Amino acid sequence: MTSDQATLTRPVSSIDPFSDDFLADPYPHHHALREAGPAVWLERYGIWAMARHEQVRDALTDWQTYCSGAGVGLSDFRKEPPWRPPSIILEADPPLHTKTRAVLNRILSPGAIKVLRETFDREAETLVARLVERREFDGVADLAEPYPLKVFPDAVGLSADGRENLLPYGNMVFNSFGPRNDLFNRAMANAGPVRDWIMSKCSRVALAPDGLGMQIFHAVDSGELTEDEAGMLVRSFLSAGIDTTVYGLGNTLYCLARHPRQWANLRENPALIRGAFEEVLRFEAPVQTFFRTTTRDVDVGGIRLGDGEKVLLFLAAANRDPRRWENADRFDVTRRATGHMTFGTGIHGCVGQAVARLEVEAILSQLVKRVAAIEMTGEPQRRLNNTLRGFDHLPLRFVPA
Ligand code: OVM
Repeated sequence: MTSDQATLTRPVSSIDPFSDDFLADPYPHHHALREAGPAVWLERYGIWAMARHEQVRDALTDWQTYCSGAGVGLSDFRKEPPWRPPSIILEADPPLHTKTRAVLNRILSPGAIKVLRETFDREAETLVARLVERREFDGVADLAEPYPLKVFPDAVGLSADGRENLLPYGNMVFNSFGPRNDLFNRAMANAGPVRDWIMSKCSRVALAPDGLGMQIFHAVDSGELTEDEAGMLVRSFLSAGIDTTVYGLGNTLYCLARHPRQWANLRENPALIRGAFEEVLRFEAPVQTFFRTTTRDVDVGGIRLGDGEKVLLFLAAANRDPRRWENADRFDVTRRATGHMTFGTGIHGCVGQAVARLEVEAILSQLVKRVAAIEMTGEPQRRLNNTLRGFDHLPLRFVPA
């Protein structure tokens, strides 16, 4: 086939994946995109989309063809200036990425972070005990937000003042991967002061001597990084480490409240806790999408993608691809959910995933001990975001065990 014929026959969709309608209920749209083909041209933005598990996984694995250095949002850093200096790990390719990733791999390895477990467990115990006593609360404002906002910045070694800037900053970061729509503009309303506060917390002098942040600066002392690069990696902690787990914990509470028999099963078999969180990540992915940019012409299942084109990878659609999963739309804590795309895969696969698991498993361990039933006492309210999926409000009741 000539490239002209490929252009004429490529699957095309007029859908806007960053519209309120799409974000409020993406799953029917994911289905349509998967069925349209292995790659689909989104004419509204002039980008490619992939929604099937095989193609999403293959694109994430092939970093030579699908690069990150041009940004992992809609904006092409080669054509327009990024809203902040690019991340030197997320928005970087080898060899820069190889160097920065090696440092964070070491600092965030399961072995290195197991020292955090005791503190994470203790904080989870205190918080859950208080909520069981209260019985009725907001799953977002009273649990999904305060827990990650306490334990992760403490682990990084951030001072206690000004932490109210962390969620607005995450909101900016994750909305910025989408187009300049209302969500983007609202998130950026107070961008200046929030960004200034974040940057002021990324330097060596701002960090506690025993935290994960200062460990990055130890890589300066050993000659692996420059002082500026270390500060930029602390910025990555503060960009990627909070909203992701806030939305992930919120989605966990939502799934368990909506599926009481699954919760009962988890209570009877706490060994299922680890798999239950993997299933939440598959079923209600807190991170829905990331982009890549092609570095050459490439054939995807018979469809020709050009060089330098943006490709929107629907992690959450891959997670429910019936070609990969049995009963993909069923939430089942006993299934083998590993292989979901929510942490990505390949060289950019989530470097903080052991910390995320530690947080959610600490909370779930307390819940199975103390909570007989998780009940929804009102309609959950979604918080729309160009990248993340989660809630503004989650009215819940914990029935004590
Ligand atoms: C970063 C960064 C920001 C957002 C997400 C992320 C999922 C990384 O600044 O490096 O990883």
